[in-house]
Amino acid sequence: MIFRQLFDSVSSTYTYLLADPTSHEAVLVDPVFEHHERDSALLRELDLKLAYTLDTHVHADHVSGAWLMKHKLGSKIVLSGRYGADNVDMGIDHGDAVRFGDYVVTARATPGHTAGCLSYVSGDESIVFTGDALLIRGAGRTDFQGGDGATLYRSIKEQIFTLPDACLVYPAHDYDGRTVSSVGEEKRHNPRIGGSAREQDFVGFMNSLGLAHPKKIAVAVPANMRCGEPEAEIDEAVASWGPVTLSYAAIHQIDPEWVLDHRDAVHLLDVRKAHELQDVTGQIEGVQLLPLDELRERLDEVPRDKPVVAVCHAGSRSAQATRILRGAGVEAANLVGGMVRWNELSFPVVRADES
Ligand SMILES: N[C@@H](CCC(=O)N[C@@H](CS)C(=O)NCC(=O)O)C(=O)O
Ligand SMILES: [Fe+2]
Repeated sequence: MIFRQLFDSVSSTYTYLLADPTSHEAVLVDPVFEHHERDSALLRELDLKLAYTLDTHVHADHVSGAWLMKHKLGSKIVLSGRYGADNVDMGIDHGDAVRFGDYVVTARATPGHTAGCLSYVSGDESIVFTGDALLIRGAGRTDFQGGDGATLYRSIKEQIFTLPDACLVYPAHDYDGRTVSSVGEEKRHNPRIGGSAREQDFVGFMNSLGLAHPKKIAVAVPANMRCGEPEAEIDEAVASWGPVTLSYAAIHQIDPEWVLDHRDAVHLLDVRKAHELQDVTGQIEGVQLLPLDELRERLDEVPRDKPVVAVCHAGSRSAQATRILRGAGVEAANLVGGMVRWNELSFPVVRADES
């Protein structure tokens, strides 16, 4: 199974990508609204099709990316049916399974942080996504959203600690940089519920946390009761002038097919060195030549009346040129695949001996 752990540093939320390498079907657990472009780029670059987003619960600290993923990629929204949230495609409960290719995750009801919290267990019980029920050496707070300490104690003991000791625990948050634990490890070392802690010990601990409410709670909970659908229309485009996307490396980029069809709408900047322009790839007619290592000093030579598309041999140095240009306030994007791809597509070039 393809597995990736992604992080939102604002809310310390983990998002998980799981996928079947054979069918290319993928699911995202707990996507974050603001990371839509990053997560979409990873799916695209790994050649995956997002079948479902699964939220472990209605979050209070960040807005879910479920609706935006559905809106842009056509994925189905999975959430506990207990909340009665809007926009849910599969309102699931304890024992329900979500399949992607040859893989499956099964929901276990683990209420206590909220009344609808679900943990998702992989088919072979080697991984559990515990949401905010069990955190690494911690547990989700129980002081709002229908939270209840005794309920959470029973959820963790009966639904998570009954999994194999080797089962890896991936939570929805960690506030100290820890990424993964295991059931056996938490059974031994979780200071709230591990070892010989009884229900009253756990509840006493949880009732004394004294945490301030999440900063975004007033926005996040109502938004998440719509699975992250914004109240007002949002401007979703990365750029207004063309179908620019962000790569997983966070580079603004544009496909050569669009550039060929809209040649006059952009300014092409070739950042290769002069001697490279003699090579077999040729150059696109009308480009401005400005080598990458001179770009910072000669930025004022780049016209600003059109968006700039940066070009090089294979699209790597022009990616860095794109970053430099954008850092200087120039609207720029990288030509995907550079001259190599341009030639593979048999798009027109001029060569030194022809020009
Ligand atoms: N300071 C954070 C608070 C985050 C928070 O309350 N997180 C919840 C999960 S939604 C929790 O259970 N935290 C447990 C803990 O911090 O021990 C914010 O403003 O968002
Ligand atoms: Fe939470």
